[in-house]
Amino acid sequence: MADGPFDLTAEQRALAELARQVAEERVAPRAAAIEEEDRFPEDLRRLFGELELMGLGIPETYGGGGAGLLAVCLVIEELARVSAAASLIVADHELGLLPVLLGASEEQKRAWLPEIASGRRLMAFALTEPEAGSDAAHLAMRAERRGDRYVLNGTKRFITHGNVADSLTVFASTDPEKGSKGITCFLVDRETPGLKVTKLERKMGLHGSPTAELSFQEVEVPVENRIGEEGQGFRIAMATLDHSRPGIAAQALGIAQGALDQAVAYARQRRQFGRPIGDFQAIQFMIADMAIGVESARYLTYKAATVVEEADAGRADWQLANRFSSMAKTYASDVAMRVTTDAVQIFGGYGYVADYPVERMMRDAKITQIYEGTNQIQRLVIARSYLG
Ligand code: COS
Repeated sequence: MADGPFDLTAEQRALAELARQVAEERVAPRAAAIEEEDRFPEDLRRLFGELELMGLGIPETYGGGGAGLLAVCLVIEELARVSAAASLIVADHELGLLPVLLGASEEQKRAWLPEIASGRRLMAFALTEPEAGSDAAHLAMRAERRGDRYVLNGTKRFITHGNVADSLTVFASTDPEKGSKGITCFLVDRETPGLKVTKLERKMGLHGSPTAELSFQEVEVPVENRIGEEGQGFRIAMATLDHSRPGIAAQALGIAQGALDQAVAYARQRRQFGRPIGDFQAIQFMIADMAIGVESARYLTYKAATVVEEADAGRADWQLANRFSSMAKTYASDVAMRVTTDAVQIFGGYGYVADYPVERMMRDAKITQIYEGTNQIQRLVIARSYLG
C-alpha cells in the first residue's frame, strides 16, 4: 500500500489495511514453515475465504465484494510482502475465475459465482500445455462434442493449484483447423473421471504453492459447462490475462517491498567496521535504487489496475488495458528480481542462507518474470499496442 498520498478510496485503504494485518499476524509467522514443508496451506485458503478476500473482484450481485481490481491488487501486494505463496492463493483463484466473469452467461454466473466468491470453490486456470507456453493458441488438447457433452483429451502443464483446486477453467481446441479461433473454454470439476494429476513440479521457489501436470483422458464435460461459444476461448483467455497480470504485478511489488523492508532493517542493525552498514554509501545507494524501483512499480501497478477497471466500465478501450497490464507486470517483476537480488547482497553471507527470508524472496521473484506470460511476450504485446 502506498505510504504517501495515492488516490485510494476509503474502502480500498481499509481492505489493504486488513490484508496487512492478516499478513503480519496470520501469514508471516507461517511463511518459513510453508516454505519448509512445501505443502498447500489449506488453513490460509479457508481464512482468506472467511475474511471475504477470495471474491473481492466479483460483483455483489453474484455474491462477491464488488471492490474492483485495484482492491484485489492491494490485497495480493500485502500478502506477497510476507509470503508469495500465500498471495498466490488469492491471485490464482482470481485467474481461474476470470474466464467465468468475462465469458460465462448470466445463468452460469448466477449458478457458479457465489460459491467461487466465498472461496468454497477454489479455482485454477488450465491453458498451458507441454508444447503450448508462450504460443498459447497452439493447443493440442481436443474437446469433441458428443451429444450433450464434450469429451476432453490432452495434457495441461504448469497448472498452479491444479491438484488442490475444486474446479478449473480449461481451454481446448474444438476445431484444430481454425487455430486460435477454434479454441473453447470449459468449467471442469477436478473430480471428473479421467482427470488425473500426473506430476507435481519441484520448483526453484513458491514452495507451498503446488504446480501440477494434469492428464485428461476421455473427460466428459456437460454442454452447460462450456463458457462462451465454441471458438471464443482464446479471446476469453487473452482478456483474462489482461485482467490478471496487474495481480502478478502486485505480487511482484509485494515481494520487492518485503525484500526492501528486510534490507533496511538489516542495514540499520548489522554492524561492520564499528558502525551499522547503513552508514556506508555503498549500501545507501543500493537502498535508494531499490526504493525508487518499488515506488515506480507501485504507481504503474495501481495505474494498470485502474485502467483495466476503466475499460470494464466502458470508459477506456481494452487495448489500453492490455498495454498497461503488460507494462505493469513486466516492470514490477523486473524490479522484484533486481530488488530481491540486491537485498541478498546487502545481507551478504546471511542473505544466502535460509535463516533469513531474502533468499526465498529472490527465488519467488523469479517466477513473476515468467508466469502469466514471460516478460518477452509482454514486451511483444506492448510493442504491438504501439506499432500494430
Ligand atoms: N483481448 C481480446 N482479444 C485478444 C487479445 C486480448 N488481449 N489479444 C489477442 N486477442 C485476439 C486477437 O484480436 C486475435 O483475434 P482476431 O484475429 O479476430 O483479431 C486473436 O486473439 C489472436 O491474436 P494474435 O494474432 O495476437 O495471437 P498470437 O498467436 O500472435 O498470440 C500472444 C498472442 C503471444 C500475445 C498470446 O499467445 C500470449 O499472450 N501468450 C502468452 C500466454 C501466457 O500468458 N501464458 C501464461 C498462461 S497463464 S500462467
